[in-house]
Amino acid sequence: MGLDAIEEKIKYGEPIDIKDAKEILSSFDLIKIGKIARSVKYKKSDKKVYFVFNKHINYTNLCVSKCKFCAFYRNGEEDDAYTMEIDDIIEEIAKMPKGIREVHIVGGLHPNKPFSYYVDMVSSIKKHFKDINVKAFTAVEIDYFSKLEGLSYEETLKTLKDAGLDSMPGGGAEVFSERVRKKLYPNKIPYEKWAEVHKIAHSLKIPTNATLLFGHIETDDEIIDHLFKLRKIQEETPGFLCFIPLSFHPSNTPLEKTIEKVDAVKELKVLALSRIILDNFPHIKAYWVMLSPKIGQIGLHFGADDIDGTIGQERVTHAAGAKSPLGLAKDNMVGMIKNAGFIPVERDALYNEIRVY
Ligand code: V47
Repeated sequence: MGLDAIEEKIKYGEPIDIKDAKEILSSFDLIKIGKIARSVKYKKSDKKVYFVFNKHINYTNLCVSKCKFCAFYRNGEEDDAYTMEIDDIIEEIAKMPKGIREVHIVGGLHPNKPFSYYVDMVSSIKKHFKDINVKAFTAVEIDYFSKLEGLSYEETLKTLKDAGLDSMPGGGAEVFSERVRKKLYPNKIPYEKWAEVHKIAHSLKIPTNATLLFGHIETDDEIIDHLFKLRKIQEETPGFLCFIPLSFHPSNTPLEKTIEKVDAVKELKVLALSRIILDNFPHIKAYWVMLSPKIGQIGLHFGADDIDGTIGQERVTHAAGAKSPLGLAKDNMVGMIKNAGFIPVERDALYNEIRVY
């Protein structure tokens, strides 16, 4: 089946299958692929593209997981190993100009901080900044906290929700392939556990996101399988707000000598494919930090309807050689979206519209 037939299928609301997905990833007809992905996007959000005034907090770079794709983690003895105390986090957020809507909090798996540190972090942020959505902790962190305390996933999530956790980011999914997990992140939870945490979060009315880390040793089949698995979770237990494909940055990782950064064509095809397969996800993000602001802007023509936010300072991708700026001002977000021919909409963490530009 060619791209024309796939386009027809989508026009009539039929889902695509694995063969179609392979066809898209192996085609170089970028104009057509973009057009198909945009047709899915237009049904959901028309010409709107969302951004959020947010701040990333990476509370520690100590991590016991030691994934081979990560340039961010430290063991503890290095000069640049750090862990933020809760007062430091409050101070960082307080430095931001007024109007911030979301703090996105993720960190390494710290060797000895107790669960109370994470609960206090959330409740303290909520106490000081009651209007800010606390989007915190990946499924990997939730699994780790549950083991620290001997709690179930449900008890761990309920405790954090009672403390003020509003939503969860999509990290830690990497690619749901056991083959790749064993090679690159053997200490990280497998697909089944990642899915279980997100399903329980959704059942507790905690909205979450999902990601895919690609551009390393994964195959196209593994990318496609990952996307169909996410589609199924959303069918069974809806609650995902957004999907974010993340392209691997090899610098300063053990893989830097063997893997080159993936090219723009693949980044755009994966973005488009995710918009097409995940037609039960409300939003797809062109994450400018990893894509660069320029490819991120082009990504808006490949089905993305969100560019994340102002960020403040990002550490995970910049440790791995990202050349994008550390943060972007609101005016840059608006300009990027307008100049691509779309309507900029400032949103809050849950996609409520704050202002249309
Ligand atoms: O899980 C780590 C990835 C993720 C590298 O939910 C790397 O809105 C590329 O999940 N090269 C964390 N990627 C970031 C994340 C995220 C980002 C933006 C928005 C949202 C959201 C979530 O970063 C990790 C991992 O997959 N990562 N190292 C690297 N060298």
